[in-house]
Amino acid sequence: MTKDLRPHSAHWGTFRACYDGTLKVTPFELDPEPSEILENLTAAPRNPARLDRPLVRRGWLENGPGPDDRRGRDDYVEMGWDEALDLAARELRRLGAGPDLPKSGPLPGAHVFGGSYGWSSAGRFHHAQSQVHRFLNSAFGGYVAHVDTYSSAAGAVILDLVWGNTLKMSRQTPFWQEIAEETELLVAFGGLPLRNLAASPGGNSQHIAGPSLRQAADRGCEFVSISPIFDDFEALPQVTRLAPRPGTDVALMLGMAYVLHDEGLADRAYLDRYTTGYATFADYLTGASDGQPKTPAWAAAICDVPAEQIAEIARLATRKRTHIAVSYALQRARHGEQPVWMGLVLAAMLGQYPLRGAGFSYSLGSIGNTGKPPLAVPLPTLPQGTNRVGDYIPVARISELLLNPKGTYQYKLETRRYADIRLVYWAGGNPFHHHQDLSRLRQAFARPDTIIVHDSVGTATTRHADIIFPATISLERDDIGAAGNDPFLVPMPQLVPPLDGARDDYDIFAALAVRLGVADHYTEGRSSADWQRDLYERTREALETRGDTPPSFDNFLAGDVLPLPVSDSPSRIAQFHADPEGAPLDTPSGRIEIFSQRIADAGFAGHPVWIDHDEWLGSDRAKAHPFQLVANQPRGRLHSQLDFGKASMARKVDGREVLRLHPEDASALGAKAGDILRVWNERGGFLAVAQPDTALRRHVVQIPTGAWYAPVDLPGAGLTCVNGNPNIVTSDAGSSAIGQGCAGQLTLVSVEVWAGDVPPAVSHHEILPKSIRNLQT
Ligand SMILES: Nc1nc2c(c(=O)[nH]1)N[C@H]1C(S)=C(S)[C@@H](COP(=O)(O)OP(=O)(O)OC[C@H]3O[C@@H](n4cnc5c(=O)[nH]c(N)nc54)[C@H](O)[C@@H]3O)O[C@H]1N2
Ligand SMILES: Nc1nc2c(c(=O)[nH]1)N[C@H]1C(S)=C(S)[C@@H](COP(=O)(O)OP(=O)(O)OC[C@H]3O[C@@H](n4cnc5c(=O)[nH]c(N)nc54)[C@H](O)[C@@H]3O)O[C@H]1N2
Ligand SMILES: [Mo]
Repeated sequence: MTKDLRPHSAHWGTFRACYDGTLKVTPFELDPEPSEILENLTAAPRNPARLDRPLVRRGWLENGPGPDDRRGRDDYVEMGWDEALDLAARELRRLGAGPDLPKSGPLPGAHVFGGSYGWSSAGRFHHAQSQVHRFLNSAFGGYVAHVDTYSSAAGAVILDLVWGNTLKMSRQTPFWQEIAEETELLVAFGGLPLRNLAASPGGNSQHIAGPSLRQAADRGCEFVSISPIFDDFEALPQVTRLAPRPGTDVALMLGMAYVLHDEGLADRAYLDRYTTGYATFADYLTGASDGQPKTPAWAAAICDVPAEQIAEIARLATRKRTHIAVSYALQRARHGEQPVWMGLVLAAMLGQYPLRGAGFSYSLGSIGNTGKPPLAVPLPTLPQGTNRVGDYIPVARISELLLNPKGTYQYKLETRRYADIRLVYWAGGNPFHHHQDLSRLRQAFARPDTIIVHDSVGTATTRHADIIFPATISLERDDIGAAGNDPFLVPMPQLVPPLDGARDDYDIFAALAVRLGVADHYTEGRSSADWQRDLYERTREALETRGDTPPSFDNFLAGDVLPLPVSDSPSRIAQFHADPEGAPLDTPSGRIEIFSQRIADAGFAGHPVWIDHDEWLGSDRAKAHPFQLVANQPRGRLHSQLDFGKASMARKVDGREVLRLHPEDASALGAKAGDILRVWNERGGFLAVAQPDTALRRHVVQIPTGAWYAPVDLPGAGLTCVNGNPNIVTSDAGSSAIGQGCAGQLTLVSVEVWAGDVPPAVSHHEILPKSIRNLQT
């Protein structure tokens, strides 16, 4: 290790860095393929978008708490820390926070939304979401939480119902090593874009997917990449690229399943021993139950992949050791439950699941720590306290929660009721990046009495808050870096002096806790350093029990990365395969449920089905909005974070996001490279820079998520994000009443060359404009 370079971690990689007014960053030397996102870090420390003092919205200050549709348009008053903390504490106390909470009965936290979804930054202690949860438990006795994630909700719910706890055990196989060594055919629904494997929540010390794929290719493994975008899979030999209409994978899979069934290729022995309900499903495949055989020709008419090719891949899969990988992307869409369930069923029909390198995986092509073995020791984790409120929403129902208090909805086969929310507290997330239909989210954010947000930069979410507390960034504080399935504990010593005026989330909450009389609960009398020493103990002790000699906390923090042992006990699914009776899945039948009685009893189809809807190219709505927008993950950044960094900005033109489209679509629109396009539907619109590219299927247009939301009322066009944030047009409808997941991946839109005046992109430090601050009266 170079002497002045010290280790640190971000979600997209371990690195070494030093700071002398500028930050120098080099990737971790054991990382075979470091991510380009590391380049963004140098812009982080003293960026003009950083917040350096608390801000309070003028309307809230003058009129007091309450619903207010000026959120997003109002002025802000700068405030000293003590004054701002006093003000916030007074409001929290008004809403019921304090030391004397009722022992039983209704708690004030029942009116507080503290789900606070978001990736914040790496580091086990200063994890903003854990901090806010701990604080709300201490101050309000709990809060209305969220379940599932924007990453995986439809898929997580359906797999929980039909695959049991396999996902939760984070013990999916096959691991990358098995793919490298054994897999003969990898069928990747959603492709396997290496750009996505840059990131894992908590950190990613070694990017091993690329080398593993190439090792498999050298061994002669074949690949089928199924994605409307051809460059979603590495340029390797033996890759067949199928580009179905987006959102139609379940039809394609059913066409494959029909061939397996019809030609007697389905593995009856596997189906009999490990699954339940195949006969009912087979009646659907053959058309016995609904009159429509799901032949490859039927599938081809929906997904637009040639019938013969569908049949050929099904047959090939039976001759090879085949692995079916389904990415998160497929389920972030209407009825996203179905392709995930059907992917599992397809793997079960192939029957090779017990073989090394074969079977089924979910999110192998989506996130960096899938396909890595779990650790043999526990990781440091901040205790969040007890949430005695016990209420929650499916994460992507945030607008609905705020707009429809006490309204009913369905989730995971139950009917539930929304809470009546008066306070929203958010730290470490950016809903005005991540949520769908941002105009509707603005209406929702007008409803609560008070919104408090911590962030280090002036995002569009802070722009809709009443009280904004400026947070430090991970480079400015000590922490412990670690992530599930990642074999290193990374010291994250402070590298950069904290920005004047910014504070750690922990210190902000601790100061509020003192004012509310709940400091005993929140801090337990400990400093950040005390906590970290304590959290580290858990891992250190486990290492010691195994006979290792881990360093003391102080030596760890001052020293180098610490290798962690991986677990070699058999995976959950391997245990099940070895002994289905003795180690059943936690489904009602103890098996993989191809037919689920409880799903059928709740009024849904009891097995995977193709369901028509209004957000795909074959729907009637496509006549009005003939392009399918794919709003996927950005190569040069993580979501909206450090969007001002080098790798992120390099992919924009004049600060505006780029929209890729097929060259023939471009010529039909009269668009050439560099033209400004307007992409819109009835929910709103955004501007983006045209980039014709043969990597796209026709009638598919693609833009990465993450541009900072900058809505402008464009003459003749209405509310338009001039920076290119796609969530102004995406739909806020849940995946379905089963999973209620985010469906923001796929949206029907119209596209035109924008002939009006083109407003410049709004730069990051102007999202929460400096000119509206400093208005202290
Ligand atoms: N249309 C569409 N929308 C999508 C998706 C899609 O595919 N299509 N993908 C979805 C997915 S999978 C996800 S996970 C979400 C991601 O959505 P988010 O997780 O909300 O996105 P981030 O940009 O990571 O937001 C993290 C925020 O935390 C702040 N932050 C970082 N460190 C700290 C800290 O220490 N303290 C505090 N207080 N703040 C900090 C950052 O500045 C940033 O504003 O987006 C979702 N949205
Ligand atoms: N560089 C980078 N990596 C990231 C992130 C990031 O922000 N930046 N975010 C991380 C997070 S939080 C998550 S949850 C994961 C998300 O992982 P995913 O959700 O899997 O990733 P996406 O990039 O949204 O989509 C992957 C590809 O799926 C294809 N696709 C879209 N719709 C369909 C469809 O209907 N059928 C088929 N067959 N293919 C389709 C698209 O062409 C798209 O490029 O990525 C993680 N990785
Ligand atoms: Mo995600």
